[in-house]
Amino acid sequence: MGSLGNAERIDVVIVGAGIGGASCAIACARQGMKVTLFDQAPELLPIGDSVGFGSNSSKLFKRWGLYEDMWQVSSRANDTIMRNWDGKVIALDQTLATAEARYGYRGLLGHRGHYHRILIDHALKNGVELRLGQKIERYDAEKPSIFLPSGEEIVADVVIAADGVKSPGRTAVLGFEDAPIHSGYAVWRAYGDSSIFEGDPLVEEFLQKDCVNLWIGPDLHGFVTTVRNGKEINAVLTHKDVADIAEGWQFPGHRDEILRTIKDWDPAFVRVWEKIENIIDWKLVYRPCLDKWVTDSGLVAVMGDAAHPFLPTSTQGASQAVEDGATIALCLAKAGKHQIPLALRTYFALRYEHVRAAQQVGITQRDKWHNLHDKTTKKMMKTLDTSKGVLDSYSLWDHDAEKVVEDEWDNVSEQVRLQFGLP
Ligand SMILES: Cc1cc2nc3c(=O)[nH]c(=O)nc-3n(C[C@H](O)[C@H](O)[C@H](O)COP(=O)(O)OP(=O)(O)OC[C@H]3O[C@@H](n4cnc5c(N)ncnc54)[C@H](O)[C@@H]3O)c2cc1C
Ligand SMILES: *[C@@H]1O[C@H](CO)[C@@H](O)[C@H](O)[C@H]1NC(C)=O
Ligand SMILES: *[C@@H]1O[C@H](CO)[C@@H](O)[C@H](O)[C@H]1NC(C)=O
Ligand SMILES: *[C@H]1O[C@H](CO)[C@@H](O)[C@H](O)[C@H]1NC(C)=O
Repeated sequence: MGSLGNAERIDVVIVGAGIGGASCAIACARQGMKVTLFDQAPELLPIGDSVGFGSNSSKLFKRWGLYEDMWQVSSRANDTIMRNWDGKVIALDQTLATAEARYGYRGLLGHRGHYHRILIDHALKNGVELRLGQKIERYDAEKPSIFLPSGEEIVADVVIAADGVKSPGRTAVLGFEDAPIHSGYAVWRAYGDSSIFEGDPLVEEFLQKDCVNLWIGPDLHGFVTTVRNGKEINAVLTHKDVADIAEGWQFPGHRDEILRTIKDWDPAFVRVWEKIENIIDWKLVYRPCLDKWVTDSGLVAVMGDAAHPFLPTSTQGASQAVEDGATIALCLAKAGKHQIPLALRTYFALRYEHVRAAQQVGITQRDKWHNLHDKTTKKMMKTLDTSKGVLDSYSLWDHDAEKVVEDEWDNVSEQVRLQFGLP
């Protein structure tokens, strides 16, 4: 914890208590700042399913004292097995397990709800004030302030909008509404108790010990992951989708449509979809990385999905939101209460190119997987280079967002100061 006197203590308001907002809250509180975190949800329910963190964000969790709790709810998987749609094994990747030796920290994979609960608990333990049931739609970028649904105005030194893909905070920053676009893909997803598969010879292999299984076919790729020593199972299937389904985490998916799509696939993958319950159809929204994250006043910034929604193939949406939060906190601590615009503009300067490149990884990864096969014969026409592992995003696991601020603050903040004529 920092030890700023009250007069110098930065008062931070964060809108959106998701993965990114909660991480930013923890990082700011650890620097001795006063943090209030607002969310529209009346209570925090474990909605959603699997989410992954690369070593680059798990290293931040370790520093912040959350890693052990997060590991307890994570998949124990060492192996990621990549298969062709017909079941033939293409590659065995052990990066999840070897990441510790390579990057110093494991990658983490588990249920978003479990991780979210841990983040919120640690935020509260670090003195963050959490206010639920507060949908924030109006901002005053000059003060800066936000308005609660009751009309009450909350003024702070700095306002961070971590309010996800549909962000009203983004509208406040840009001055106009910039809706996310449909990526042209949707994902069928389900997460549940694996006991329904006990004794099923096709699926039991996945339950013996935690594992990650990936199947690729023409314009399709799917995962089956087991968590908590095979007790929980998660299935996802990314497919082309032109229908205009509702955006959100609760739109039901139709089993018959899925089974038609994969009817001649690996019987193990088919069996998972025949039995798994509570399938949702999740529309993949996307937008190019915004090139403006900070208001003209320099006092309000967007972060996480509000600034840069990711495709799941990047496996980095959550990690990048955590890194944004860590970067904001350190920049604020370095600049101090009277230089908020310098802090936020340096945050943007330090993060923009990195995030943009990470976002692009998700697109090239999807296109690589989806175009290996002839679309009519389904024959694999190209070989995939898996010598560096099955995920291109491993290249990002070495990144250390806090070290970047430590190493580059003097130089980059000086350039920002000159560029914006800041004191
Ligand atoms: C309920 C839910 C379930 C999800 N499940 C998964 C999943 O299973 N797998 C996966 O890969 N990704 C999932 N995501 C998305 C994933 O969490 C993000 O892509 C990533 O972690 C980046 O986090 P973020 O903090 O930027 O955004 P998010 O995690 O989306 O958090 C945004 C937060 O802002 C709040 N909010 C939005 N608008 C307002 C407003 N006007 N006023 C106040 N608060 C507001 C939301 O309630 C939410 O808590 C889910 C997101 C949500 C909200
Ligand atoms: C992963 O590897 C570690 C270290 O070799 C081992 O202890 C553990 O049992 C393995 N876990 C699984 C699920 O295979
Ligand atoms: C500062 O940045 C400039 C250009 O961005 C670079 O050439 C220079 O090496 C950097 N200096 C330090 C000390 O990092
Ligand atoms: C963390 O690792 C991911 C790759 O998994 C990378 O995309 C990202 O840029 C890294 N984060 C940072 C801050 O470097």
